[in-house]
Amino acid sequence: MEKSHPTGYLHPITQTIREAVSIWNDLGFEVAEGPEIESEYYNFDALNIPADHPARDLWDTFWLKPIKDRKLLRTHTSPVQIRFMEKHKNNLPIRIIVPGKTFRHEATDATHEAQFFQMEGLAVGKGITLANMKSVLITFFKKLYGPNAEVRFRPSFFPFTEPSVEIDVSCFKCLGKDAHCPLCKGTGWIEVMGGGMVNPKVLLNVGIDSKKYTGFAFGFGLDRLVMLKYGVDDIRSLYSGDLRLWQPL
Ligand code: 2U9
Repeated sequence: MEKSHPTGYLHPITQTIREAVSIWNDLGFEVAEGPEIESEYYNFDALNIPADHPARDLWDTFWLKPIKDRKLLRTHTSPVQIRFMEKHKNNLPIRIIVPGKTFRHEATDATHEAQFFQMEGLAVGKGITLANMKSVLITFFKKLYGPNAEVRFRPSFFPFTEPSVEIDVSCFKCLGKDAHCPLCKGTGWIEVMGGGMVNPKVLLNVGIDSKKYTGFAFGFGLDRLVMLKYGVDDIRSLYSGDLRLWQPL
């Protein structure tokens, strides 16, 4: 007699990458990819994070044993945007979305893993402003979480963007109505992204004239998005074969 087997499903992170990429494609952003093993230049220097800068300590890095030169596991997907701008600086405007694996040398706990997924976006062209970023992000979150989703910017700092913002989305679980909501803690807002206008120094590093062109960039952690969406309380269960995650979602 034939034995039946349970059906398999795509990992929730894969499903979320596909859903998000499809929305960004509709907004005119194409997927760009790059190497997971990177040089110090692409991961740090080109992004305005110099060796002696305290900001470099924010990214705990896995260094590889040097063969010819010092290499590392990328700590964010941002080096992909540097490589893409170098290649397309004479073919502006560009609009890209960069999903990928990233690595941090740190102890794991419920909210930290040594390997996780990021998705970053970049648009560079003539006359691009922070208002354009807000508009595409509102569209993105409305498509992801429904028509009532709102977006809020708060001032922040990143070496690669100036000005920089933290980006919150209105709570899709309680809509700000539950003082004890586990997602927004009653504030009505969930911190999901960082972003800003590409620092003119970064444009200079790739040979783009910052007097003629501007750009916005943003980044978010895919794992966190998956955890919020499916109520997963420990990031490590995303990578441990926890069978509760392998259900039709
Ligand atoms: C270039 C220029 C600018 C990408 C950015 C962030 C802010 C950010 C974090 C969110 C959660 C990473 O996964 S996370 O820890 N990201 O806050 N990312 S601006 O800015 C860029 C990237 C590339 C060339």
